[in-house]
Amino acid sequence: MSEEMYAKLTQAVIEGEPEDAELLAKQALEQGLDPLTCVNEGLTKGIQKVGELFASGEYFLPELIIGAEAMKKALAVLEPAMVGDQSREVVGKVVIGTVEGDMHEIGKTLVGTMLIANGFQVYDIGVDKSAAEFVAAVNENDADIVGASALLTTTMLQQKKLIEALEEANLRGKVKVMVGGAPVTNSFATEVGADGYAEDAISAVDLAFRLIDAPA
Ligand code: B1M
Repeated sequence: MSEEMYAKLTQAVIEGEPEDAELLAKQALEQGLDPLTCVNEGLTKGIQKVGELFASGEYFLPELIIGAEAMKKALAVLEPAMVGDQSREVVGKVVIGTVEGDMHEIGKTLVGTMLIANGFQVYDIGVDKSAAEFVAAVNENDADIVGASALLTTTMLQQKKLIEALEEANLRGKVKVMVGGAPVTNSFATEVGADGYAEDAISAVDLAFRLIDAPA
């Protein structure tokens, strides 16, 4: 039953059907399925396939856009269920965003949601944010961690720019830097001087706890 639902979610994203994806997400919750598993086993598999079809020339930009739309519609249903009760104490403050020149928001938002679900206060500054905008948000919110997402090989170097901007603003000793996104690797993170790299939303939560030295 659950496998069937995950497959349907995958298919709704591949076929670019936002209404179906939204409806299926509601049905999945009604059936008592775990929302994060629906994301990982259903939606993410779908958007990865969309990415493959785009790379191989079978899909074009409109299919990429509508596939992302379908994923976002379903996520809007699933994410509140992932966040749950927020009455407990805040474990740390995180500013998160996607770097300048990069419009990819789904992974960054998912990481933010999982951090909220685990007790972090998250300030999501959105996509296409310059190093200066990240720095301003860190100052404004007195953040413990700043998280930068990059999905393009052409924008990943913005993560280095952010670290340099934090150094210039004398914030590097105060705030930990976490980086992620499909083209980013552990060695790239080390090379640019980040404090940590996470490959997905679950490991981003583990990393955030480690960075602020708090028990998970
Ligand atoms: Co774009 N795109 N896209 N795209 N897109 C990719 C990234 C691409 C790999 C597709 C492909 O060719 N196979 C390719 C990049 C190639 C490269 O750089 N080498 C690509 C391209 C080329 C482009 C355009 C240039 C296309 C064009 O216009 N010709 C253009 C660029 C626009 C821009 O940003 N300036 C573009 C546009 C778009 C859309 C806007 C249509 C849409 C995004 C819609 C949106 O976000 N609202 C889109 C999409 C959907 C994708 C793919 C298919 C899916 C991305 C996604 O949402 N994945 C993507 C292919 C792929 O990644 N396989 C692709 C699901 C999400 C849950 O995963 O974002 O990886 P992900 O996040 C994960 C982890 O990476 C990690 O945790 C998340 C959860 O597990 N993570 C972090 C992410 N951020 C983190 C931060 C952390 C820690 C972990 O700490 C802070």
